[in-house]
Amino acid sequence: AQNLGKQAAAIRAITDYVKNGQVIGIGSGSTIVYGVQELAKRVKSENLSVKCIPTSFQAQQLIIEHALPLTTLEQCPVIDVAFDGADEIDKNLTCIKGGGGCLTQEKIVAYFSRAFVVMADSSKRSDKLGTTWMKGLPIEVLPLAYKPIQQTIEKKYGGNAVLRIAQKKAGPLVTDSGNFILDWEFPLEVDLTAVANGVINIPGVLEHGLFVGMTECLYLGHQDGSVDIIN
Ligand code: DER
Repeated sequence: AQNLGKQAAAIRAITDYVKNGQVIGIGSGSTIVYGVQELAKRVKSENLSVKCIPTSFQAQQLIIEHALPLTTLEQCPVIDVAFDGADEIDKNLTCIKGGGGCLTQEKIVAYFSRAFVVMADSSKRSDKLGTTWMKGLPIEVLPLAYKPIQQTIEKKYGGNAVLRIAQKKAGPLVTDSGNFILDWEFPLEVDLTAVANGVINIPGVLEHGLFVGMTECLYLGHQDGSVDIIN
């Protein structure tokens, strides 16, 4: 089903930020699909020359399906602008990401971009992270170490670190990089940034889905097609 809020946010973000000659990071999820559709339209109608860097196999397929030029971080280590969705975003534009299991590559692309632009519908907006996205903070871990990591997180920080199980495959979900994901259902009173900084130092933890101080601009779309631009 079409999501008018996501579509409006995506179109506005692409309209405002995309210029000829850019290296563009392409996020993962459903909102970015509208973004890539709009990007492909603009590239064609304005004969733009752009190069796209994916944040997942899904993003790579999107780029190829829309006949957009595909490149890599090795060829283009500096990205002009990266577009991506979010599972939840608060007033400081801190995001919880990783609902789609692509958080590590997404964060790499966001980090090495001059501008990281988030596109979302109003349902993603939150006064306190963890109150609208109820599936926990995604944490990507090396499979061999998931059990001691899971136990350490629960012992040190509380909550439940749930191993994400695949939907259409027996056993745990395996990420594009061949790792597992723990969805940490954290107690609302924790200082999420402090804990995330602690978690990242546990050997075997690759990355977590808290994007702090990375969002340059949020395009928040509403069902009526209106878009709030927040930065
Ligand atoms: O998993 C992710 O980080 C995705 O970007 C996700 O947060 C966006 O999901 P949506 O665009 O399907 O709402």
